[in-house]
Amino acid sequence: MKSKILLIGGVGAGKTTLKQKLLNQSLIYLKTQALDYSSIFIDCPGEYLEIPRHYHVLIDAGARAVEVWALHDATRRNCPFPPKFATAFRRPVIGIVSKIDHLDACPDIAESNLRKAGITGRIYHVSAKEGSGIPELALHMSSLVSPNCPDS
Ligand SMILES: Nc1nc2c(ncn2[C@@H]2O[C@H](COP(=O)(O)OP(=O)(O)OP(=O)(O)O)[C@@H](O)[C@H]2O)c(=O)[nH]1
Ligand SMILES: [Mg+2]
Repeated sequence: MKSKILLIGGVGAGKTTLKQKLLNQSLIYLKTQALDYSSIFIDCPGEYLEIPRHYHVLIDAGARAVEVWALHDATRRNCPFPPKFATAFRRPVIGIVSKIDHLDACPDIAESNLRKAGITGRIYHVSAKEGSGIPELALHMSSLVSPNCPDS
């Protein structure tokens, strides 16, 4: 069923933390070791984006998603996405600049990198830690998936 949201992004971009926040779970650091399917999200290790021979895993997972969420850590200056990577997916891809609360955050660089990655749609700026931008993203999530859908 194509009802899940695929989270992609570099190592430590904040994918799992964002997932926990949107699902009202406790924010507990847990390194993602493999593709992790739950009712709403497909979470994956950042290595799948950072190591090109794993790209096909992300693209395959995208085929099972209703939308792809591409996260870029606002504290990261170099872009983990290859140019126009978003165009490899046959699903809509939105951008998310994460960790905007951080003292070293530079959201403009992250947003510019996401545009270079081929994202033409909306880019949300969020902090899972402090909650900014989360209500808007939660609303968008609800428009994609059933709010009654249980998740782990
Ligand atoms: N300051 C700040 N730190 C955050 C935020 N979101 C996540 N982090 C921290 O960033 C680190 C990595 O977060 P994860 O959610 O595990 O990142 P990930 O993208 O799932 O990483 P992988 O599973 O390795 O691909 C953790 O130490 C989090 O606490 C945020 O909004 N603000
Ligand atoms: Mg993770």
